[in-house]
Amino acid sequence: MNILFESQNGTGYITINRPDKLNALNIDTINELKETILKVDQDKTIKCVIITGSGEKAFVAGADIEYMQKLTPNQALEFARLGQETLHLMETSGKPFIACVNGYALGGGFEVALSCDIILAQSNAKFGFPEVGLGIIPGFGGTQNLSRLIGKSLAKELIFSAKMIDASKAKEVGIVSEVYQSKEELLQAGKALSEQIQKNAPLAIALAKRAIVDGFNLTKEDGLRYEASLFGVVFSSNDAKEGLSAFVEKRKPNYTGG
Ligand code: CO8
Repeated sequence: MNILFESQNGTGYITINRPDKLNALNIDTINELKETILKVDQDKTIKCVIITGSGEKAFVAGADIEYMQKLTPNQALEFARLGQETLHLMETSGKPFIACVNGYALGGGFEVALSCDIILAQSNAKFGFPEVGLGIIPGFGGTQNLSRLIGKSLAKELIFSAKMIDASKAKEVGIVSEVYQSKEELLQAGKALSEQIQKNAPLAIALAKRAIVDGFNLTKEDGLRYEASLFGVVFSSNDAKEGLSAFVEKRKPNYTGG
C-alpha cells in the first residue's frame, strides 16, 4: 500500500507511504492516489482532506527517478498526463485539501502540495524543483501552478536554479500559510483547521473554491460575473437560509450540505 487512508470526524487523512524512497511517486503510487481522491470526493461523510508524507524526512521527494529513467518519451508523456489528471482532481473537488508538508517537497511532491488549497509546513520542510538539474522540466503542473501562486519572476528563479527554499522562505513568499516545529504540531494544526472549516456550510465552501480556482483563468470582469452567478446558486440553498436565519435568531447554524 503506497497510499494510506483513514477518516475521522469529517476529515480524510491521505498519507503517501513509501518512506524508504522518501515517498517518491511511481506509477502505482499515482494510481492509488487517484483512486483515493476519487473515493474521498464521493464520500459524503468527509468534509475536508489532509495530505501528508509518511515518516519524518519527506512529504514527497518527487516523481520516482528510477521509474522515470526507464520510460520512453511517449510513456513519459502518459505519466505526466496521469499525474496532472490526478492532481487536478483535488483542484476540482468541492472539498478543501490541506497539504501538511513534512520535510522534502520536491518536484512532483511540490506539485502535489501546490494542487492542494492550503499548505501548512513543518519547520524542516524544503521546497524545490530539481527537474532542470536532471535534464527534464516539472510535469505535474508545477510551471503553471507555481507561477500563478507567487508570480512568474520568482517561479522562474526557483525552477531555473533548481534551488530549494526552506519553510520560512516559503511562508514569506506566500506558498505556505503557517510553519510548525514538529510533525505532531503540524498534523494537529491541520486537524484544527479542518475542524474550523467544517463549522461552515459545505456548499458555500465548494462554491467559494470554484470561484477562486476557476476565477484564476478568467479576466477580472468575467471572474466577477462568475462569482455573482455562484452567489445566486448558493443563495437558493437551504444552508444559506439556515445560516442567515441562525444569525438573526442568535443561534448556531445547523448545516446539512444542501
Ligand atoms: N525518486 C526515486 N528515489 C528517490 C527519490 C526520487 N525522487 N528521492 C529519494 N529517493 C530514494 C533514494 O534513491 C534512496 O533510496 P536507496 O536508499 O534505495 O538508495 C532513498 O530515497 C533515500 O534517499 P537519499 O539517500 O538520497 O536521502 P538523502 O537524505 O541523502 O537526500 C534528497 C535526500 C536530497 C531529497 C535526495 O534523495 C534527492 O535529491 N532526491 C531526488 C529529488 C528530486 O530530484 N526530485 C525530483 C524528481 S523529478 C520530478 O519530480 C518530476 C515530476 C514530473 C514528472 C513528469 C512525468 C514525466
